[in-house]
Amino acid sequence: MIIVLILLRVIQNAESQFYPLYTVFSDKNYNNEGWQVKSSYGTTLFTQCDNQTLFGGFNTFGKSTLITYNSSLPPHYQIIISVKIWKIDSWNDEWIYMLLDEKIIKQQYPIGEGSRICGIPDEDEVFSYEVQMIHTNKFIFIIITSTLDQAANNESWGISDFKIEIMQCPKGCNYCFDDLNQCDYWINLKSYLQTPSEFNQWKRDDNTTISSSICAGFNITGGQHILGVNQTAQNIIFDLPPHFQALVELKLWLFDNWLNETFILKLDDLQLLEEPLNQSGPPINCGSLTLKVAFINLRAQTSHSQDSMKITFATKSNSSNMKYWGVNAIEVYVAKCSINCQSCLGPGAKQCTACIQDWILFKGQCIHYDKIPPLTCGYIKIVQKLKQISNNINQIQFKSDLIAQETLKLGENEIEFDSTTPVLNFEIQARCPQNLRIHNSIHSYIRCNNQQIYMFTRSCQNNSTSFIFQINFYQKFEQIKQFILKLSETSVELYQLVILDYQLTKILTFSLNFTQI
Ligand SMILES: [Ca+2]
Ligand SMILES: [Ca+2]
Ligand SMILES: [Ca+2]
Repeated sequence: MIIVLILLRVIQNAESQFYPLYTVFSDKNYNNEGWQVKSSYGTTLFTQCDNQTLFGGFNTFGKSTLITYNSSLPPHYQIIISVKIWKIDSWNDEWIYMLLDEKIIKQQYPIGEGSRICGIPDEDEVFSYEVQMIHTNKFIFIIITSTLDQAANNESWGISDFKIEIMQCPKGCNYCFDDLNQCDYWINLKSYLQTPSEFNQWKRDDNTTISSSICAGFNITGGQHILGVNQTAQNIIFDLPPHFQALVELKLWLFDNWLNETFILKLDDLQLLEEPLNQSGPPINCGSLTLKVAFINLRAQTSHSQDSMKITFATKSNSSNMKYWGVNAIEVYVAKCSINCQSCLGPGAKQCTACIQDWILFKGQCIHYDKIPPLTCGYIKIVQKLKQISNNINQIQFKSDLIAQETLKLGENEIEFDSTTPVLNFEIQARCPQNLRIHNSIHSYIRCNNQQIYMFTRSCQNNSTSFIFQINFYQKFEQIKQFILKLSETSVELYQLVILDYQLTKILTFSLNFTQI
């Protein structure tokens, strides 16, 4: 097992590579689409430093500047975010704050470090940051700001070489946890991203609508003075398609210090997540207020098959301090059943437990009601021979070129013939029971459909009489046909499994047995 795991790991490493999704502010790529800048200085957003073009830079990004980036990502399960921060001129122990999605970086730059590269004759320095994380949320949010307090021609900053790399989900998957497991059954059912109207359906436990707020340009359901500790946000989604699992992703925004508190996520009142909160984000200018801000990506998954789903978010706290929270980038996924399934235990056609209208569960798969009709005989050929048969054959024996003799057993045999079978042929050899002082007859019955029934009776004339019946059904097999062959020493019964009047039905197609006269 260990060897297998190591092999899997090696294969995974060989095939899984970070894909460079987005690179900007380097190599002549200076398109700042998706970036928002608040409180910048100067007339341009780009400046030069040491032959490098910076987004911001000297006398451009300084006191109160806040930049954000917001993008949706293709389905992925890991992410690397990297950026270079240029500290320019006379920082005096001020901080740079970065929210690289949920990862918070707080870095203090002391006075006098670095060398004189650009700006005024004060020391400048460039720092590289990189975070790698498990990440499946469809959205990435970036916030960068500082605590600078003097003019931008005294202390400033800029960024370069911003990069997002992702591990992509396998092709055909809208969601995944890795690239090893099947994931093509996930569908994105609902997105509550950022438009305030999308959030209107969310209610507190007293059924009042939760309005949205804006922080650093991001719309958030709840937020300051809207959603407090020990309050609940919930929403019900209806008309879910047939599915076997449900998954909810979200970004939880926390304002102020959250320590020893808990976030709860419930689906249909079943608690799936109890996340301890220990977050104290950096102060961010949310617009009218500067608040300590942090956000974390959370997800919960459960078996689920109902056609509606109640999603409940709540926080729990024993603290008497007022503090606020909110959510956004909420994504609801369901793992859909195979086509024509009304309910299922898992992915794939064989996991159906019920079918949609006009489809019938047949051997674990949903089959259209008219797709498995009874065998119709284009032509039947029956030969009865009176001749000696092998002494090894005792009473009745069933033979067919289409079925390996050794696979047959007394009792019920499930057999199927696929569309490559041109003729269903079989031979039954029978010897009258020996040493019995009763008169017996061999009685055979053949039905191809309700209109055609053939019955034959032949008496045993003496103990050693034997019969050979050769039966050929010339049949157009349009799809797999399923049969149950019941064998005993004195009888053969062949039943076909068909769909008749929307019901799975077992119909007797052929039988042969000894009967007493
Ligand atoms: Ca200064
Ligand atoms: Ca300088
Ligand atoms: Ca200062």
